[in-house]
Amino acid sequence: MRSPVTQIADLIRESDHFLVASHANPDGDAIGSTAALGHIFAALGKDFALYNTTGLPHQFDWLPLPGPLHTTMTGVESDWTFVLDCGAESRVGPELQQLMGSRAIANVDHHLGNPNFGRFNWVDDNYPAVAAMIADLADELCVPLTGHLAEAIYLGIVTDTGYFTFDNTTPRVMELASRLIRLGLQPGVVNAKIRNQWSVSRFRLWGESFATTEMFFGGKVAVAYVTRDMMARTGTDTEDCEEIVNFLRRLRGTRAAAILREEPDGAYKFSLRSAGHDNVQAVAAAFGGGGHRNAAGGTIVDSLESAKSHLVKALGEGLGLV
Ligand SMILES: [Mn+2]
Repeated sequence: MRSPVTQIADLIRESDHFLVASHANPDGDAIGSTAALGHIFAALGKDFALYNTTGLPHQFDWLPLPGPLHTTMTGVESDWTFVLDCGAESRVGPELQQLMGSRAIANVDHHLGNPNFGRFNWVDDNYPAVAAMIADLADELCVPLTGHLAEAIYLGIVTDTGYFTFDNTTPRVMELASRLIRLGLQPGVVNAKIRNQWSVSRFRLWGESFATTEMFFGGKVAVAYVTRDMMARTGTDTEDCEEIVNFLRRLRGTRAAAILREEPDGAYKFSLRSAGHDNVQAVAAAFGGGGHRNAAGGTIVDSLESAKSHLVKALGEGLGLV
């Protein structure tokens, strides 16, 4: 059987109009792979549009996009709609999700448990980032990994591997980074664009959130939270909360870290991180969430104290700490 990447390349050669979409509140991989696939379409002379229901987060203002990022589907037609980095179809947001039944969807993703919601599905959790899948596609289509395409791919891979520090940092993704650098990407310059994007408001929010940290199970689980009040007081929003959970993993001896973030409707979104065999995806799934073995999340509709205690209990059981 022919590999998914050659089939996707054929599908691209045989059509002319494409839409590229990824999940709401896009992270570096979602927006990086969206931009990268757009750059590939531009290089091939294809007609394409980019879509994200919540638009471009400020921290990615520097990223050169191959065209406008639409936040509405009005008037956007396509032969194929690429949905990138979405472990579930609802993650694209309600507007596109409603149209999905009537559109040809190419589902390109690396999340465990992706239900293959596309007409064509390329789902492979061996890839650390969708951006690395898009790099393989560029190779298949003979589009060189240089310039803005290379920056977009680099953004996706460093974001999803935690700058090559997570367990998903494979030899293959290091080889891809190596190729990008060989082809002219300047890692110091691009890393500075990606990382040095903090507002002082975000710094203050992180300080407040760090101050809420509690340790459980003899220091093996760290939990912190962010409330709407904290965001209002510091003048921040949900995108400023990204990554806090990764820093909780810095606490010596922790096997899992969790952050709870209050939503406008009072529910709590949670993010979980672990390493190695400690499976937080299974813990998230128990609350109807999802993700990867070492990075997962979901939503709990409950008070802060109750949401926290349910989550701590589930983590203790899931990691065999009780
Ligand atoms: Mn990803």
